[in-house]
Amino acid sequence: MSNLTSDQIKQYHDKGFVAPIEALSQDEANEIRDEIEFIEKKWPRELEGLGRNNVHYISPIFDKVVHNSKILDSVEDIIGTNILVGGTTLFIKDPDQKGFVSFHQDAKYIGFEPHNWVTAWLAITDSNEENGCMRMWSGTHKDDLKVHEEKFNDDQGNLLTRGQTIDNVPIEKTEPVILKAGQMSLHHPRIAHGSGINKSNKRRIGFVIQSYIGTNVEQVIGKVYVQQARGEDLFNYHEHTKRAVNTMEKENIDIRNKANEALSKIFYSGLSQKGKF
Ligand SMILES: O=C(O)CCC(=O)C(=O)O
Repeated sequence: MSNLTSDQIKQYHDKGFVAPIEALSQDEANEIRDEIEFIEKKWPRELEGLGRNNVHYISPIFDKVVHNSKILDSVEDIIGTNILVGGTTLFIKDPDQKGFVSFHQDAKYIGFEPHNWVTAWLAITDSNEENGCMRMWSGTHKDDLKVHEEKFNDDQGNLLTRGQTIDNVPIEKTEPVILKAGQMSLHHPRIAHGSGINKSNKRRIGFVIQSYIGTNVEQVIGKVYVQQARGEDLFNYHEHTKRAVNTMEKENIDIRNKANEALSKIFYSGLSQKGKF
């Protein structure tokens, strides 16, 4: 089924992203926030470092989100009916930290080819210019991949694995992606984007499905574990995994650990140094 209007689909193809899209109710967004806080309290290190990835394997509440039919209806408008979940990441910016995301293009490092995939950024809290929402450099998805410098500057707060950075981005040409809790954006694999620090006194939380991939998409750098979100997988390029039924079940923790190790190999492929995520 379709969820995006023809104007929204046009916006995606013209600009490389579309927002805001209604995805969850405020109550559903709060349920996710509560789940994050529950996990943080009960298993304090679980969502830190590499653990920010693939929480949908260990929590039925996150599992429900990645398989949400309204979200998938929008994704289907962009990549077609045969959809896999290729991974998720929590991007949390606490007010007392200097977390930011340097401008980068996802396709440069993620290894999904061809680019029949899309990233859904779901606002769990409001996301705005004050608390460090994403900024998109519209139209860059139509260009070739840009040069990225690997700055590894996580000690200064870069939330990206390698501190990968496109320098000299004309900030005046970038657009803020302002979302209310429960809304989402969809962005293209090649659009240049980043985000600044959180200057508010509250948390900014984004739950990012990175990415929803078409079943025709291969992982050319390493291995990825997937779940069928919609349609059929006639290609069978990837290992399919089971869905979470209860929070922190042993079997699902094992799957998540394997998925995160494989992701880490992709992100740090060709490097001897590793960052903190
Ligand atoms: O959450 C952010 O500020 C940036 C996230 C990001 O770069 C992405 O979802 O591709």
